Amino acid sequence: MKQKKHGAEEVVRGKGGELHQTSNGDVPILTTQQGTPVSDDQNSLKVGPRGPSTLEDFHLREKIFHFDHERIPERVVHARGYGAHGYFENYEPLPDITAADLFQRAGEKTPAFVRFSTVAGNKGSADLARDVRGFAVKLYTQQGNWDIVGNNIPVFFIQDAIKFPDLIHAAKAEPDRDFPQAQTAHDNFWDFISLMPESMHMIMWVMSDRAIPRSFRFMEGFGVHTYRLVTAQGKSTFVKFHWKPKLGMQSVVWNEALKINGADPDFHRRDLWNAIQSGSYPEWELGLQLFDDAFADSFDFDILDATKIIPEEQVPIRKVGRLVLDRCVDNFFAETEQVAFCTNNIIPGVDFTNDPLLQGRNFSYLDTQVKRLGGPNFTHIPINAPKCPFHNFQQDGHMAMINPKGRANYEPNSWGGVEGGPRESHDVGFHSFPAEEKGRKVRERSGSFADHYSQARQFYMSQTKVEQGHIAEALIFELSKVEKPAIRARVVSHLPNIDPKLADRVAKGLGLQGKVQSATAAVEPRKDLRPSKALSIALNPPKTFAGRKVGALVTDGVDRSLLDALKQELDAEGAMLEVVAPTVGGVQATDGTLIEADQKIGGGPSVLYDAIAVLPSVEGAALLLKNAAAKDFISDAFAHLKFIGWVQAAMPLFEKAGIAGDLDEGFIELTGPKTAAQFVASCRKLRLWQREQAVTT
Ligand code: HDE
Repeated sequence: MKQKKHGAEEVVRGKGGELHQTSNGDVPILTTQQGTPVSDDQNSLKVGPRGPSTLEDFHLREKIFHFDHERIPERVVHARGYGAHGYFENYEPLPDITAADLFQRAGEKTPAFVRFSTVAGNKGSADLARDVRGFAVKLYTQQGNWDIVGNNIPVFFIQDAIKFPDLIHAAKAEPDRDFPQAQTAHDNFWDFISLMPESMHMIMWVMSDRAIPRSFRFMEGFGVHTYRLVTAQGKSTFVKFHWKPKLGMQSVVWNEALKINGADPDFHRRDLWNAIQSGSYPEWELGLQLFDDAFADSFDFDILDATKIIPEEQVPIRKVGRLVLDRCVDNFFAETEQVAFCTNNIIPGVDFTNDPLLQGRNFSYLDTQVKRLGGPNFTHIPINAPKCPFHNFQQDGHMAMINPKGRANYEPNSWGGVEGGPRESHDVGFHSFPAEEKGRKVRERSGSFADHYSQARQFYMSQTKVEQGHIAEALIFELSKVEKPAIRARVVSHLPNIDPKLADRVAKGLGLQGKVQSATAAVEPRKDLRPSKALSIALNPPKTFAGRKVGALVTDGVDRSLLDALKQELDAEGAMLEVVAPTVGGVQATDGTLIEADQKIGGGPSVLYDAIAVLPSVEGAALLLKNAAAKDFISDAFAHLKFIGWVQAAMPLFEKAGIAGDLDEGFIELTGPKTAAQFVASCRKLRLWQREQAVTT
């Protein structure tokens, strides 16, 4: 058949005018799943061009059959997620703490796969929901896969796994109407919470900026539960796992989150993908909080209670290695969707504690994979298979791909040698830590779990004024969406136990009548816990603007040398510049050169950037005065407390945006390379928090 050009493509036109792209030996030939070469992938087999389709069309049938079965059940929770490959690099041998193989040699790299997620929304929901983020790490060690299935918040809503189905039912869309999607701002969630005082600590975190991160790259991660590390000699140390982001923490403001969800629902996944593709590899350090039985016994709270933290000031974090994500997946479904994390995947040198939440999880994760991935052989899928040798006598089942070879499929056996297959090893094999256990068999919550408010208060008191304000506003926003006044009032009744001023502010914001009735606390909240600086994002600002992005609004006649100077400064900082222009085709600069645009105005609103530069020419600015998106670009950046680089020609646009009289220290006039450097230095602060009083977002 004769090939013709169609744009840049060589094509053959069929009798109905349809286009065929054919292989000339330069690309592989399309085949069926059975390997049979396909001659025509545009037309099904029919009796005459206008006749009925034939049942014998095996290619059509196989293609449609496979398509019909493309979906697997999405995760019940954490359905929306995004993953990447990387490695964990160990800093120094830790044989005195753990026998875990990956911690034995300095500089050794262990392959890793990480999946970040939101909890409540369905797979297709938006990234900037107010929600906990999953932070699940699979480490392919030489002694098996170790999964640290954590979150970006170090505590949880509930203390016992038996409440998990209720929590998730209440948080997800209401069952009769199937909305709201990916939001806790509804009656069922707050009804449940109001009757679950143990959730109050977590509620403080979820209402804080932690729940609206700017990027997965700027979040902390936590193992949440207390685990054990065990040495070869059998010595056990309690441990809590922390992941500390190298680029520091950063969140968006709530009004920004709402707008990002519309402008780019894939904001977080795009950010991770772009960062890795551009070679700016996200990195976290693994921190261990290590403590012994004596500390556990003397600590103010129960170390088995997942609604409690151990402040870093009390048990410092020891950094033992770094996690680097340096490779995107080849295929989202094969890797990110099919990856199966299980809290029960541990290795010699690591062990569980009796945390009743963790114990329940150890059942749930394995169970859920069978449902999601269709059978017991999900471990044969490459993303889930260990990268170390593995041998056992498990066999058959759906999709079995690596059944044991040879005659022996049981042990003990007397076949001997290789034919007899693998044997257990007392020396190398996993031994559970022989903790002493005794007690009555009871359904009973330990009295040591009964303090529900003290650490909620400690978290709140550890925040800056601005951050406290965000918690109050988040509560007001969420509870304003609750229809039943009794539920609103019941939630507010918990707040005096945390901070009376917070309670008053939220009550006022909701227009609650009368004095707030305080909920009775099971244990009198403590007022003596010291604030912990580590709990605040604002008190731990990043030292750099690296990994962040500036959006430059330009028009024809933009000063090229200024734009180049800005780009140079940002490159040096490890940050990025995106050009936002009236059309995506770009603009003509003062020197006559074409500057290509990354975004059309409106397609690249300022909520997608960490800071903006407004660099029009005088004529260009005049043309933009009637462009609503250009006005929003500026007024939103101002309202979201961002740093704004500008040139005099931008003034009419500032007037239009209603901010010409408000040029505060967040505005840096750009006149040349020196001011570009000043602008980037200011951007390191990320936001001008003082401006918040001047704007209501
Ligand atoms: Fe999960 N959780 N969870 N969870 N969880 C799942 O497992 C569960 C909890 C977490 O990226 C499910 O594979 C129970 C705490 C992450 O694939 C399921 C309880 C923490 C992910 C499940 C909890 C988490 C999950 C759904 C209460 C932080 C996503 C799909 C005892 C430490 C992993 C799946 C990924 C996923 C059960 C509580 C983190 C149903 C029963 C606490 C990051 O098995």
